[in-house]
Parts: sequence; structure tokens; C-alpha cells
Amino acid sequence: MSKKFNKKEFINDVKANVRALYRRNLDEATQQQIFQAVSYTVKDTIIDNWLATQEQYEKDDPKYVYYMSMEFLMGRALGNNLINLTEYEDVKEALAEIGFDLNVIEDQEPDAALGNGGLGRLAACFLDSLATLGYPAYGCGIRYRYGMFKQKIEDGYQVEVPDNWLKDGNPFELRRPEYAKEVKFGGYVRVVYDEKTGRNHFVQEGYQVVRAVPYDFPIVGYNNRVVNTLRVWDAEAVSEFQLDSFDKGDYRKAVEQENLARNIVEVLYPNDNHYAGKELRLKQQYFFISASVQAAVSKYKKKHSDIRKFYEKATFQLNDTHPTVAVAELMRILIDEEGLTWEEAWDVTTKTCAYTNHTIMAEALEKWPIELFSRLLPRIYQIIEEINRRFVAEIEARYPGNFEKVRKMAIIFDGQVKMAHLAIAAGYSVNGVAELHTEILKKQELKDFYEMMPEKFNNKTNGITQRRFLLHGNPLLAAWVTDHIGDEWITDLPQIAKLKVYADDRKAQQEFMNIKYQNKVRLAKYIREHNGIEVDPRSIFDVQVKRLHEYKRQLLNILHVMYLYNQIKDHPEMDFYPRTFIFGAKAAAGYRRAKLTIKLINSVADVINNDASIKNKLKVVFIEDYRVSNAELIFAAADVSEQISTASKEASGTGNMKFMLNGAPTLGTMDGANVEIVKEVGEENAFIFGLSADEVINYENNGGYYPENIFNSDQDIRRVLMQLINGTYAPNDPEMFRDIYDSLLNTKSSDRADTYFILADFKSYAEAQRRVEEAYRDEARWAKMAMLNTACSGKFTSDRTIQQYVDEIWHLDKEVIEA
Ligand code: CR1
Repeated sequence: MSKKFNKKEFINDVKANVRALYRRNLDEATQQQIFQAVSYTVKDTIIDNWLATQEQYEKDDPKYVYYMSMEFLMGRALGNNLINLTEYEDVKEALAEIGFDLNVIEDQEPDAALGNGGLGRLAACFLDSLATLGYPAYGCGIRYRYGMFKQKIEDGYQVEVPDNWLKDGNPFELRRPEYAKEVKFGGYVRVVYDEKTGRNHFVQEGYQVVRAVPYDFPIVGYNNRVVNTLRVWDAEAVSEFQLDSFDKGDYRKAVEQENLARNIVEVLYPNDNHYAGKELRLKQQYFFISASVQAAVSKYKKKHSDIRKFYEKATFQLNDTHPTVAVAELMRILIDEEGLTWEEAWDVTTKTCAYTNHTIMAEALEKWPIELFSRLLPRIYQIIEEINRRFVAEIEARYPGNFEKVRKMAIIFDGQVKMAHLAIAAGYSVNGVAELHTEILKKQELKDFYEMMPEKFNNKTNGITQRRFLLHGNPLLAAWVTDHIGDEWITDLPQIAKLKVYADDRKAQQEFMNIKYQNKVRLAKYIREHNGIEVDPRSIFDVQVKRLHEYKRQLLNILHVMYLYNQIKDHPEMDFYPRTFIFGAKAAAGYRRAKLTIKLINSVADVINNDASIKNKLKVVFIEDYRVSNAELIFAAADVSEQISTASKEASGTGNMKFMLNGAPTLGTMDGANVEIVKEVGEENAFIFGLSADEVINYENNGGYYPENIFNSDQDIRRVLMQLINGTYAPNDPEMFRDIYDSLLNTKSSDRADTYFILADFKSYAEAQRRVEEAYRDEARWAKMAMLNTACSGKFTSDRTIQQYVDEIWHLDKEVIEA
């Protein structure tokens, strides 16, 4: 493997880096400076492997996957890189020797939060698995100057603070100006007839141009010397003197170009599962896609002369519709720059692009107004028009006289460009992210497309990397697992099933639960330091961490807490097992009801946590600024995994898998990947409740759901809902939560009341919660359940997901880095 770790050399390198970077000696350096110096030292090792990988790929000329994504939610790099280099323990020891604690050093690193939630984190897990399995891959994205905002809670409200993650410098990235590309916006297209070839040429003129400069991040494979690349693009102004002669001295244009460059990569849009339709967002999309596609084509051309075989060496995976302009950009390059005919270019494009759908939420569908689209990307729009013309002709040929089909499937319709339709028409593969989700796509959301081209559709159930979410995040459990079954699970997670033989072993159960307890102590300390709340690690840690969204139903959870509180107040003598309800969630900055839900959770927490009469039986904690780095602590410490979305709405979920891996049974609906989790672990080792996806879809299509009937007939529910508007949790402003109350009962708005079936599922949720309590009281039973969740999590490694993408979509060959 990589050259052996040498402690003395390592310490000397760190010392030298502190001197070179900060002109200080070790004893004068801050923890941040040590972090930087250690990272540069680690980067040196990585660079050796990066070069070796590069050379090997150069020699073998393999096919690459370009994973195109607006989001890569990487989290911290140092700890993960050390884990994958298998140098974590060595470095920890070496640092201890010179008086530093690796954990504290790791805490100096800001999260690279270039993503919102599951979609962005999935991309990050995929890169880890691609490198670990030895597949040639590039992540293609944007180097946002500001990532996902930092969340502060002030007076119970979310306040967004800019995430200036680059302010201390970013030790692992590498700027690559030699690979810069130019990206053009606006202007108009002039058609020039070429008499020699008899073909039209399309020339874009009067445009603005931005220089795209790539920054490369190393993606370290586990213990295999493979280092792949995440390439994220920064925008720079093309300075005035570089304007072509026609534009020379055009001062206004120079300033405009400067502004365009400055704005384009400024900040990540903080929406999860929601489309905002902002012009700047479309600029971001085209910016990084144009640069990435140009780079992929240049790379191919270095070794190959026949561009018509491009797809033999490259495939583009489009992470949702956000990168779908890649389809038209590739067509543009092939036709306008490489001189291919339309048919030739279409053949290449449709063998290169593949699309992943991540949601059926209607509000997430990207549809751009023609006016905006054609003004910003005139040539790209022309190409999409032609793709649409031909696609509509196909639909008509297939369904003569059926205008309904055209209306539902056309790429351009009703003044809008529909990105999902473009991705499906041009992609050779369309996949969902869990079995249930893919079935819903085929039967409901994309039914017409499935009927017309069933061969494109397939499922790839999501996964997570056990290297970050067990080996790094839960070192105690990781070591225990390795003690019992060896360490092959690190690269072959299904091996973890070998733990099943310990499920009934009392000693193993006690060790397992003791580790859980220590992780709860670790989290309790974090909560004390960050929230000033004291929680009892002996209580049940019941956790819901994920983006705040109505369909994820944090509201159901907190309404149930209010109900429990009523019960305890009414029956102080009641035997109630102490519970700590832990929430963590960011709300999109403009999502009012989600933000009000955060306020509600914090208001309920305030009342309950300060009520001495309930003797600490109930605690509610809202963890500020939920992100990848604190998620690692939270999963390790969870007893109960709340996965309570309205059935059919959560495409997959991936947090559910991280909880399972860490030994927390699922309390959830039959939604997304929960269905597959229950199948693996057995229904007796999960707590399932609520309407099924079919029942929800049936109500949605046929009506018949009346939340007010439930409100009128159920005293417990009625009381909880009334407490939203009678000042119980907002004595100074009883109207504060009116909007939430209205959302459940009133049809004032055009929407159906209780869109997400909270009242419908309330009682069955409460009943499932009682089963949780009962199970937890039986220590041996719970320990067995928890251990079986870990033991049955093998399917949910992203290594398995990636292998399926490779076998069924990408068709890549494994690379081995020679020593
Ligand atoms: C889904 O909501 C899924 C991730 C990753 C999200 C979640 O259930 O686990 O994608 N979808 O596949 C999304 O962000 C834009 O859509």
C-alpha cells in the first residue's frame, strides 16, 4: 500500500509546515494553525497517490463517469482522509506526542457544506465509494464561496448566518488555472450558410463571457492508493484587454462581465426539494455544466480522434435535473465545434447522458420560462427547441392523434422548458433512488414516459459510506465490530451480518449497549456545550435530524411530544420511561411555515424543559446548525430513528440508513428506503405505522380525507391542536402558531387541509411510540433489536449502490494502482 507511516518524519513535517505557513514554532501555534499544518502534511501523502492514480489512468485509458451535481455535501476532509489512508490512529498518536488532540484539531475544520441535504450528501458518499472501488470518476460541481448557511437559534427562531468556509484557506484544494474554460451567456445567434458544406453554422455574438477556473479536491479511496478528483469551478472575470477587438474599450460590458463572474458562484441556493426559478440559478447551472462538458471533451480529444465514439470513454450522470443543460451543451459542442451532424451528435449524446430522479414533490420540478431561458442561453435554447420538435414528432408517430400525450410529455410546452422531460428524452437511463420510489415514478409521476420507453427505467436504491458514518463517526462501535468479525466490513459491509450470531449473547448485548451509552454521553456533552441543556444519557434518545420540510413531518413529532406532555401532566403517577426528543433541521431561508415549525419546537422545548413538575421525564432539544460533522456524533448516539414522512413523499432517505448502521431501530412509515430497511431487519425490529403509499395516493387522486372529522372526534388530538392557538406555548402571542393550526384544518387556502396526513397518522404514530417504550424497557430485547439493525445494514452501503450503477448503467472497468 502507501508508504509506511513514519512518526518522526510526520512530526517534523508538521513543524516545518507551521514554520513555513505562519513563521511560528509548534508551541506558539494555534489549534487552527496546527490543523492547517497537519492537513498540508497529509496532502503531501495524498499527492503522491493522486499522481500515481493519474499515471495509471493515463496508461490504461479507461472510461470515466462524470458525476454532475449542483451539490456535494462533503463535510470535513481531514479525519476522513486519514481514515481512508489508514493513518488515523498513527496520526492521533503522533499528535498526542507533541501535545495535540486530533479530535480538537479536526474540530478546527469548517464543513465543506456545498449542498443542502440528502441529494448533496449522496453525491459525497458516491465519490467515496467510487474511489474505494477503484472506478475512474470525476465529481463536477461549483465552488460556492458561501456554502449552506450556518444556523443560529435566537429566541427560538432560526437566523441564517453566511458560511464563509474559505476564510482561513482550504488546505486540500488545488487551483488548476491551466484547465480554465470560457462560458458564454446571452447575446444572439447568427446563422451563416457555408456553401462548401451546404450546412448552416451557428455563431453566438454579443455575449458576455466568464472564465471558469477549476479547483480539484482529492477523493481518497480506502487503503488502495486510488485518489479521484472532485472538480469544482470558480468564476473569474475575463479582463477587459481580453475582449475581442470588436468589444475593446466597451467599459460597460467589462463591468457587466465582472459582476456576472462575481455573482455566479457566490452562494449555494438553500432550497431542499424545492425549485425557486431564479435566473442566477440557471446561470450557475449552465456555468458549471459548460465548463465540465468542455473539459470532458478536451480530455477525450487528447487521446482520441473520433469524437463520435466519445461515449466509449465518458458517461455523464445527471444528479437530478439541475445539470440537465448538459444534454444541450454536449449537442452544441458536437455540432458547432466538432462539426458533427445532428444525427451523429444525438447518437453520442443519448449514449452519454443518464438521469437520476430524486423526488416526486411537484414543487421541486424545474420548469424555466422560455423568455428567461432563451435570453440567457440563446444557442442552447435553439438546440432544445429542435430536440423538442423531434421528440414531439416521435410521440405523435407513436400515439397518432393523441394530443393529450404531447401536452403531458413535450419538453417545451405552455411557455416553459421542462428539464425532467429533456433529461428523460435524451438520457439512456432514468433511475429512482429506492424500490418504492421507482415504482411510483413508473406508475404515477412518469407513467407516460415509462409506457413509451420502459427500457430506460431502473432502480438504484441509495446507500451511505460506512467509512465516514461508522469507522470515523463511531470509533467505539467500529472497534467492537472489528473485534468480533474482523475488519472486512470496512470495504464489504454485508460482512457485518456475521454479528447476527451475537444478537442473543448477553455479554455482547451489554457491550453493544454500553458503547451506545458512551456515545450518548458524548452527545450529551455536545448538547451541554452548544445548547446549554442538560440531558440524561439514560433516557431514550429519540432523534429526528434532516432538512425541515412539511412532508418530513417534524410537526407530527412535536405534536406528539405535546400530547405526551399532556398525558404526564394529567397522570403524574403514570409510569413513563424518560425520553429525550432531539431535533436538528435547517429550513430554507424563504420557507415560512418550516421556520415557524422550528419556533414551535423551541417553544415546546422551553415549556417542557422548564417544568420541574414532570421531573425530567421529558426533554426536548433542538440542536443548532445540524450538519455533516455533528451528524456523525448524533447517529452514533441515537436510540430511535424517526423516519416519519408521509408515505410516498420521501424518495429514499439516507439518514435512515446511517441510524440503522449505528444500531438505532426505525420508527417510521412505509416510505422510501424504510421499506427495504424493514425487509432486511424484519418487521419485529422496527416500529412501523401510518398510511401506506397506496392509501395516500388514493386519497390524493380520489379525495375522501377529512381531517376535521378526526379533530372533532378525538379529544387528545383536539386538545393538542387547540394548544397551538390558546397560548400554551406562546403566552404573549397566542396567535403565533395560527398558520400551523390552519394548515391542518382550514381549507381557506386552495390546498386541501392537512396536505401531509398528520391527523390521519397521529394515533397510529402514538401507538407505535408506545411500542417503542415497551420494547426499550426490556433491555435484552432492545439490545438484540439494536444489534440486529447494525447487523442487517449491509445492503445500505453506497459501495453496493455504486457497483449497481457501474454494472447496469455506466459499465466502467476497475482500476488497480500499481505500487
Ligand atoms: C430526497 O428527498 C433522497 C435524496 C437522495 C432527495 C431524499 O429522499 O434520499 O434526494 N431529493 O436521493 C431531492 O433533494 C431534489 O430532490
